[in-house]
Amino acid sequence: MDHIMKIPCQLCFFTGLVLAVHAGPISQLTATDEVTVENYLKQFYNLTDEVPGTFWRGGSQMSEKLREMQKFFGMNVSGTVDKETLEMMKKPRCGVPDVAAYSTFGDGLKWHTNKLTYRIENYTPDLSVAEVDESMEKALLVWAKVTPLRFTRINSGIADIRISFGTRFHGDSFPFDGPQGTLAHAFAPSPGIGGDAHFDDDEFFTFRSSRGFVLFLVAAHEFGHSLGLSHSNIPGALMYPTYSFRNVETFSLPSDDIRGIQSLYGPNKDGTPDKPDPKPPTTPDACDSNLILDAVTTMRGEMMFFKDSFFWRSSQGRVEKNQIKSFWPKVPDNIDAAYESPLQNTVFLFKGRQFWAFLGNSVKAGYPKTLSIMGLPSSVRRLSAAVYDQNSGKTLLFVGRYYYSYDEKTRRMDPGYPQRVEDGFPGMIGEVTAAHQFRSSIYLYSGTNIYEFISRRRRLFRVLKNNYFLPC
Ligand code: TQI
Ligand code: CA
Ligand code: ZN
Ligand code: ZN
Repeated sequence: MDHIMKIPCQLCFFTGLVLAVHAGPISQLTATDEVTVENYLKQFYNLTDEVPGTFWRGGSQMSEKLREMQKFFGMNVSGTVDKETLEMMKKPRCGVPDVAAYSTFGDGLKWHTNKLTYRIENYTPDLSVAEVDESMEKALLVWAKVTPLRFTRINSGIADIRISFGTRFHGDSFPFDGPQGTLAHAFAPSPGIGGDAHFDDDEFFTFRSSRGFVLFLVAAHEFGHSLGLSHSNIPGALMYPTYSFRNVETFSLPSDDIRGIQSLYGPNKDGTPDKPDPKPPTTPDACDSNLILDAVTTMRGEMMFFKDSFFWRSSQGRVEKNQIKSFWPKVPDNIDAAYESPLQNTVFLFKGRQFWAFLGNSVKAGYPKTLSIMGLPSSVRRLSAAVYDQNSGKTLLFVGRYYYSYDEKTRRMDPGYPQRVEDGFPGMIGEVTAAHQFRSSIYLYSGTNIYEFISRRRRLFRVLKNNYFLPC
């Protein structure tokens, strides 16, 4: 039995516009909406096409599947397509059916011994041999730490878990698909190919850098499958079906994965059990029409959008959501403001009276510093937003309804400030909560709106929604 589904998790699909959320059934669905609903339920809820096209005439299977879906997402369980349901179906997501939290391939699909062998059959040119060895060893250790399972490496003979790199057709009936798409796959516990993990060598794997896919993370996920875990629907779980970069040094197995693997093998009986992560943070939703971002900045040509303990990072049309902690372990959640100083090639993140300076993901020496170092009065307890204006070479620091101007060249506050935001940016209403510059516009965020100003003339150009730059 090969328990494997071929699903390119990287290729989330983005469809349609997002409707405003209003409860209540939709009296008339458009033909495209009907197709959306039908396809969604077929793909994720096993809706079958018994008599094609009949669900719309009161098919009971459809209403049952709708209820199932509404329950899963914690929505009003009506069994009919209301706006909220339709909106949820149009959100970007990955192609794996929905399951509650962790899931396994079934109780029978587990190893019946705690002593397992693994063998690394070949190597990727992306990393050194020692790096591949260490990535695999650490990835297995992730699971061994919390279970009675013990892994022994062998260099000859047939191992329970055979690890190999290959491209396209590589000896099983699941050829890889070239760059992107599938990264790797693994087979559920069973003799023969069971437990084996194959890695697509058309991907670029890395040891710990976020440029490429961290081999340790991909392998730890695959070994979860090798040991009998399927996917989890808890964002932040290792077995959640989307890749997210995490810092290898500080990685610890999320509690959902611990519960999953221990449901099959029980806890680690010797030594002190690794303490699990506190509950995984709820992740902000780019499609939420009420989204209010904490801060926005550019970073070496990318844009970064902060919300709670997460940030989205967007470059060349690709957007990735990561935990702030996994990228910058020292930075607190819910930051106040962020900006990039191209002159210093540095990104500054602010929270309360403190701020940090980063070159890439390392903190500069001497940070965090306090706001007064920049020349702000000590009455300023926190910033609302910050943006560097390429046109003037000044950084605008927003505090409530006022803003200050900081000269990046002289590293001093300009005289004549603070000024009222509405005087400098006529048409801007309310407190600025985040700000950034893109091309020749300055974007000021307030509430759920973004006010776009042409930087040079400080003229209001248009008003957008907070998630304008996010994939939705
Ligand atoms: N490969 C899929 C995966 O390992 C293959 C797969 C899909 C699968 N459904 C499955 C394997 C069910 C076993 C059981 O999930 S993948 C990620 C992640 C992939 C994806 O290339 O899409 C990782 C490989 F989680 F990031 F999306 C590794 Cl870490
Ligand atoms: Ca691939
Ligand atoms: Zn394979
Ligand atoms: Zn997977």
